[in-house]
Amino acid sequence: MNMAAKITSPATHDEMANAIRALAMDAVEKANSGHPGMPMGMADVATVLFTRFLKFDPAAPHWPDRDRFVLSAGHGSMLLYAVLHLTGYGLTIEDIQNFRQFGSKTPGHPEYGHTAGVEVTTGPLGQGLAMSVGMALAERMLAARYGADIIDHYTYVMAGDGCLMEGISHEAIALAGHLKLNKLIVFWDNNGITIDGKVELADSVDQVARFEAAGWAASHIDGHDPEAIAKAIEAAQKSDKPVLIACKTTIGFGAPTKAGTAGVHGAALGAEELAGAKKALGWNAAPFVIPEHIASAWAEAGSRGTGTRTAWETRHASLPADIAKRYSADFSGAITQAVTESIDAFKKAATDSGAAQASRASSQKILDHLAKAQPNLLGGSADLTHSNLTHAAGTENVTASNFNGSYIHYGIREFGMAAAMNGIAAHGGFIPYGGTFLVFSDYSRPAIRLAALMGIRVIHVLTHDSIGLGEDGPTHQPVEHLAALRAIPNLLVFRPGDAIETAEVWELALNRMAGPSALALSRQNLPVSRKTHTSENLSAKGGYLLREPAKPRDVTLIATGSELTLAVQAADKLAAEGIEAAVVSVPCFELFAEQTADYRALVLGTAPRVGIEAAIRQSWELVLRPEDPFIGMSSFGASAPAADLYKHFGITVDAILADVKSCLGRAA
Ligand SMILES: Cc1ncc(C[n+]2csc(CCOP(=O)(O)OP(=O)(O)O)c2C)c(N)n1
Ligand SMILES: [Mg+2]
Repeated sequence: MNMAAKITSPATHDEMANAIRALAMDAVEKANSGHPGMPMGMADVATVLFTRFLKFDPAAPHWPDRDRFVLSAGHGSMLLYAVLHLTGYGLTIEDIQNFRQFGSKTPGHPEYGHTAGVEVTTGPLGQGLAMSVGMALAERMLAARYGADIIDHYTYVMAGDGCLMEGISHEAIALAGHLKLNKLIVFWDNNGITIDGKVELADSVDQVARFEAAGWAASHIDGHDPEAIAKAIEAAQKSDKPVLIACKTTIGFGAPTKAGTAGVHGAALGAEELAGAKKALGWNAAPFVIPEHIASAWAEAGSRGTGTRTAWETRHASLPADIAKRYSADFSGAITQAVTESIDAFKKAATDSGAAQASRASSQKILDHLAKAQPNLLGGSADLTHSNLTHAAGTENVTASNFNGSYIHYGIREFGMAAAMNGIAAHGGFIPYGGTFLVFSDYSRPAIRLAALMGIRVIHVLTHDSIGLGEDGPTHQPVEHLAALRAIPNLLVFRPGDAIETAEVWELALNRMAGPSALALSRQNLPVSRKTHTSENLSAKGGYLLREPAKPRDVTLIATGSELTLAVQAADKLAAEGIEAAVVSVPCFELFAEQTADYRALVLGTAPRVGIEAAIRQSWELVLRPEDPFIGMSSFGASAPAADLYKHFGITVDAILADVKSCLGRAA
């Protein structure tokens, strides 16, 4: 029996909201670091939402049909931590007292996977809002697949002026409006203040008009009036469009001299101001103490959803066996046996045929199989579908009137796509992949970084991966991008060298639950480099010996992607001249780095090494020693046919031969 539900709370709305304010003030004061202003300003909205509307159960923080709450204004983390503490997510008062300390459950900004109740990592402004679009989209798509009995929840967001000023907000709200994601409800903390001072210093956008223009319903309310907040939420829940509720608030509400100023945005109040604020709010308890009747009212709010959750569990338990099986497969994120089989079959067929093929084209053919083998695969592209070759055969588009589809035209919104994919992955139920040109990974980079930080499975299909794309020229030719992506911790950057490796890296990316992957794929055709089929995924070790000469090696040629072919051709020519060259393929530096030193030494050997990649040398220190030559790029590319560019920039078999000979002290 639920005891808490029996307590008739004598606590008022103000007392409950002030509990959030007091905890935020005390925690920031103790840490002498943090942001009290936002939690104090949005405490009323949070109180109304969590005590009267949000569908949640702290006892089951991963309940798939819970409402999602995203604190896009992540600097206001103490608002979330206060609510998680008060509603019973297991955050203790000691956790609150350890705010921002090493190893605490209450880091500076909310971190996904670290604190129960934190749905996504936020702090880089605007990305929470953009991820919430992915969450709301995932909800609609799952509702279409499983029905409202199983999936039917809202996604609520708190966004600040900063979130709305960031460019990403434009992409996010346009996508949400277009897809009519009517279960997405955004509270804008319209406090008129950012770090530098008043918003009007830098911005004069009519946000309500902007959201309306993007297909949202939007309205202004007093963000300190609980009834106005409740009415706005009730109306929003019935909307047929996504909803913006512009909440006029006072930052640092209650602080006697600093409320309404930038001074309360991101610094401890100081003893005097803090005492004055508590006095003004009528808060008499000692620091970090919540009076009993207020604590129990919050606990009651925290157990409000138990019955709803258990009723859902009953409905879920009565799903027909086949649907239940599919549902748990979707949510577990497991990869089917059919994927493994289709990858193997593809590899065998590619080896047998030996036909040259662009790796983007191989990827397309693999996806045609994968879409059938792995039904929760969710594709898309930022308006480069026919270049990225991301549309799997037989998949329908996701539209506002068909959420049963599994392909999303994200529009020309690389960052919005990447952030939405993060939200989809964090929501659960799908494995999102999305395409753009490798060069435009710069546009999606902040979201790729956040996926890596969160440790979520998102797959970026990045085609046109070098000067090999040719005529589009240096604006479209990635040069530093592989290195820049390899610099992101916990991101796997794959650059497969032929059709077989392309299949293998897809398999690796799909099976990687703990982080994102980037697949760098060629526009130009690549010959098949392997002569015999093996079911073993040779790319899994990141790098491997493609060719080992019968006699001891004189040199090791190391290459990735399209340049693997050059290495193989060079090895043939060297053999004809009596020079024994091993060829090492390194489709993934990060996985190669994870191998034992013995394995790497075996693969790389002790002979001179030559590295070949049509990109900058940075990141090659993993496999090259300072004295080893590198054949690649050190400038931007140019507009010309690919073959001319390779020649012009000296990425040729002849250049490899010359470097090898100079290493070996022989005349060229
Ligand atoms: C992308 C990004 N740029 C800059 C920052 C640094 N920053 C944190 S909060 C903030 C001001 C945000 O203003 P607002 O959203 O209005 O928050 P408020 O001051 O009202 O709490 C800035 C610039 C950030 N976190 N993310
Ligand atoms: Mg603000």
